[in-house]
Amino acid sequence: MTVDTTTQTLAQLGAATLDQVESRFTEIRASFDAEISRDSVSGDWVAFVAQWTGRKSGVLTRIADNWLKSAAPELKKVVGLEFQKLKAHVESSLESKRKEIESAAEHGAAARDRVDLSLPGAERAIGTRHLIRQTYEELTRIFLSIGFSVVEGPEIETPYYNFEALNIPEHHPARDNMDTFYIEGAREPHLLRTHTSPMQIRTMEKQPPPVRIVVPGKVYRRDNPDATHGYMFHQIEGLAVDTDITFRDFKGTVEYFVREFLGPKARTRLRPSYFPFTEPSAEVDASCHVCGGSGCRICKFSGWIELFGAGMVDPAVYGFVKNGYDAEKHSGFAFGMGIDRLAMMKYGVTELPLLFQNDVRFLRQFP
Ligand code: 2NM
Repeated sequence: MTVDTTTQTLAQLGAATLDQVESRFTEIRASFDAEISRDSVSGDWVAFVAQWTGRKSGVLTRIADNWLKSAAPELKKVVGLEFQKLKAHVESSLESKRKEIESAAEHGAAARDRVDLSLPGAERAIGTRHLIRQTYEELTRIFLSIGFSVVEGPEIETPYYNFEALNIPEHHPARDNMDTFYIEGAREPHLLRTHTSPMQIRTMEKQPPPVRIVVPGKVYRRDNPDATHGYMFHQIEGLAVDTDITFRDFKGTVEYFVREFLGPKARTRLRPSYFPFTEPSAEVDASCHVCGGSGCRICKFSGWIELFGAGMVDPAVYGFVKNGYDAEKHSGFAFGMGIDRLAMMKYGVTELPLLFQNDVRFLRQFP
């Protein structure tokens, strides 16, 4: 409104005396002071500066054009003086306001960027290897340390590699607890392997003796699920074949393994057993790692814990393999252990499903 007066000449405004001229300038100055002290001025700063000092239509320019140039001769001096005073006031006020706005912005940015060392750090959860994987690595490390290689193979197999070549013919009773999960529709029948032994056969077919391998991996069986059984578990099977491998090599290897896995105090016991692919066959027991053999709840007061099955490779198996494997010249031993079972035993896990539910409250107990 005040600004509007600057679009007219002083004559049009009826400012004919010194006092009247001065009060016009006082109005303008008051209006400027009121506007520059409004909070919103910093948000619209560029427009505000242009409104007052813009070259073409800023208030100062309009006063120079409309008031100064057309002032009556006797008023010219005072109008010029008032104009200079107003201009100096406007310019110095704008300059100090600009500094004020700038330092406020800098202060705000500095406050945002400041690092507060008292705040808690950003914690990144670091995962751990699954207990089964840890045990898998523990077991393979032990066998790698005595010259075995690690071999892995397919989980889907043919009945030939899963059964026939392992000396388990079609109507053999050993199929009863394993004959399971057949896959329909393939050109030839397939099944989910019930042990990793098929890979031992495949390795022997590819590689003439000597052979020293362990085969870790998932295997599948028809089982009723309970605290220690599921439809899938992890196995590591081993095979060593050469021209002069005896039962003593077998026993020495087994005892070395048990000491490495359970500690130097662990003792080993072999019990007669039966597997179609080994002869003789044995169950390998270790002295109870909880009570040391004196008897406790864990070993059902026997002092012994069953670890895995093993034996000398049945000569019939070499007959299925051929490729230089000759039952007259070669001998060897083999074994098969459940990784999940060994992990549960060693780390005191009583429920198998805990290993597959992936509840971090369980997993974090095995860092
Ligand atoms: C076991 C126990 C005893 C075994 C035998 C063979 C092969 F291929 F040499 F015939 N592979 N795995 C074997 C022997 C597996 O699992 C309890």
